[in-house]
Formats: sequence, C-alpha cells, structure tokens
Amino acid sequence: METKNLGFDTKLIHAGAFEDQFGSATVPIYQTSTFRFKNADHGAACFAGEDDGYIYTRINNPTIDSLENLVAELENGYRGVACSSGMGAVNTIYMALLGQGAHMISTAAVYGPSRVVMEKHYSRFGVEATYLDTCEPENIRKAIRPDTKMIFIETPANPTMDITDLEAVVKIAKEHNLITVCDNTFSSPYLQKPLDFGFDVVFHSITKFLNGHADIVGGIIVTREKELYDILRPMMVILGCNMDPHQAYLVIRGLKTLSIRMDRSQENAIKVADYLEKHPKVKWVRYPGLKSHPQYELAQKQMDGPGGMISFELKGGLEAGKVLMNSVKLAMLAVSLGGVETLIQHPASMTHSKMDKQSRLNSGITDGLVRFSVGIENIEDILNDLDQGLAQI
Ligand code: LCS
Repeated sequence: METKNLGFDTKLIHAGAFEDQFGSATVPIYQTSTFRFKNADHGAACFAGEDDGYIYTRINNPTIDSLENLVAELENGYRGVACSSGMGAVNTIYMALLGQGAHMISTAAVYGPSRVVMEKHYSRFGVEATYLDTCEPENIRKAIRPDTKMIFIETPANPTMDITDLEAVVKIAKEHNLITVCDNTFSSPYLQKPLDFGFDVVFHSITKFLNGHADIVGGIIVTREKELYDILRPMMVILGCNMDPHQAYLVIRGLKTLSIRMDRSQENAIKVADYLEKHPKVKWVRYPGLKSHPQYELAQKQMDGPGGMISFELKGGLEAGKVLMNSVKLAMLAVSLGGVETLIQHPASMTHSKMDKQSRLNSGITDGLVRFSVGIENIEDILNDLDQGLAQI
C-alpha cells in the first residue's frame, strides 16, 4: 500500500510493510544469514546490482528493509540505513563522510561517546573536530575553516537539553557547502523532522524512543537524497555494523505506538518538570516545555512538543543527587532513555564519565546534573516516588 500521503500515526502502523505469500499481518522475521540464488547468473546479477534480490543479511534483508523504509517515511527522507547501535550509526557517518584532513563542527554537549570516539580515535587518522555551543549559530560560522566538511549537531542535546536552531544551521551550511547531520534521538520524528528543515542526514539511537521498550540496542540513519545514501549504505555494510532481523522486527513492533507513547511520556514530563521547578531542593530544571528554558521560543518553533527528557540540578549538588538516586523506588537507576519505564541517571559519573571533566563543564554537564527519562506510568506514582526521594535529602 502506498503510504506516503497518509498521516504520521497511520504510517507508524502501515509504512514499510509488504505482502508475503501467506498474507501475514505483520512483517515476518527473516532470521537468515544468507539467501539462495536461483542460479549462477542470478547470483552474479544480484552482486552486480542488476537484480534487487537479497544476498546476505549484512548487506540486505527483507525485515530490515521494512524498518528502513518505515523510518525513512517518518523522517520524510529518501531511505534508511539500519545499524547495530546508535554508535554504529555515528561511526558509519564519520567514516563515510569525513576523511584525512577533514574538519567537523559539533555540539559541545553531544552524547559522550559520539565526542569521545572523534577526539580519541578519528584524531589518530587526521580528522579534526571543534566542539562548541551550537545554540549560538554564529559560533558555528566563526569556526568554519577551509577544510570543514560537516556540521554534526544533537538537539535537544544529551543531557543538557540545549537546543540548536535547525534552520540557522542549514543556512550557514549552504553558504559553505557543508554536510549537515542531526542526532534526532531525543525528539523522534514525531516531535521533530530535521530533514524538513533542509538537513542532509538524520540519525537515531533507535534503542530509545523509536523502539521504546528497553529490549534492543540499535541505530538508524536516514538521508534526504539518494547521493548520501549511496555513500552511507556501503560504509555500514563494510563496517559490519548491520542490524539483526529480530532486532528490526522488535523495533517495527515498538514503533506502532510511538505517538501514543510520546504523548503520554510528554504529558507526564510536563508535570514532572513543573513539580521539580517548584521544589525547594531543586536549583534549576532544563526542559524545553518550561518558559525558563533558554531556548523555549526556539523549541516552540522547531519542535512539535517538548518531549519526555528532563535534566535538573539539586541545590545539594552531587551528594544530594546520589541520595535521590539511591532513594527512588519506581524510577530505575539506569542509563539509556526513551522507554516506557521512568529512568534516572547521573551523566558525570555514568554516560559522560569518559569525557574529561573540563570538557564536561564547558558543555554544561555539571557534577550535580541529574537526568530523568519520564516513562508512561501513572503520573501520581512518578511524582510520589520523586517526592519521597527528595525528602531523603
Ligand atoms: N545519540 C544519543 C543522543 C544517545 O543518547 C545515544 C545513547 C547514542 C547516540 C548512542 O546510541 P547507542 O549506541 O547506545 O544505541 N545514549 C545513551 C544514554 O544516554 N544512556 O545510555 C546510552
């Protein structure tokens, strides 16, 4: 069925699906590593690209194809490249689009490993990156050098909730012929579609909101045009960071409820952010739906909702944060985010611990910052849990 002109929620249920010989209502799991060719000429034609038959699951697989087509439609893009993890997507992008002598400009507060792998490893191969506050687009313009190839942003950023102006980034990139990449993990295409603003590439840790059930790790890249897809796809294949068919099946299943999960998570998050902002033990709260967020207006402009992620700092700093994390009972003390269950974690000692302290502080990741991923449980239970936890401080 042609789904291109249908609504977002309808696409979640029907896009990417295909008819199999038995009329299966869901996309079957093609749990196979390889595919039988009809004969020697067919095998040769598949490898030559003259026949679109399946070859080998690292290269292509019907279940994974289905997920790639589905997410590409959600992001209004050309096609998707599914990866074994969000970091698989990050590395596919870096490896495919940068090279020796290339320079990249990126958000200082990107997910820790996206930065660590660049500064620690790509630097060994002559790739350079400048990390800066991309909330101020002029900072990007000033950092552009003759060898700059790419602007890689994350918005809202993990865990500071800093928001970068998508339209402004594209404008600058066009003036200098730079590739634009956006990590859209925190919003999902339900709340933000960077390709619609002119971004070239969008990607996700699919582990998070897209899958939504904390049961797989995965990533996906979507390009706006065929040209970059044709560069990224072979790189994923040769790096070998492909998704597994069973993983793809679970994500297709999880995606069906993306809008209703995001709606509930967001509805809860608005109440949690409000509660925290009024609490006497809380120093500050960063949530795009609060008027106190420094880019509140921008969030209203480019996002269709503030999402389910909140960062906050307690007046008692890290020690108070530890008491809270050890006291909550419903909120699970765990990394990751975007699932149906509420999670709490401490970036400085967990997700961003491999970044050096000064870079962390420069990126706004203070030692006392606590990150809260709001699930879809009953709001009263989430608030009661926070209330009793904060009372222990
Ligand atoms: N981008 C963002 C914004 C992320 O939050 C993560 C993972 C990744 C990329 C990498 O994806 P992965 O390879 O883990 O699928 N974020 C995590 C976090 O905040 N806690 O644990 C993982």
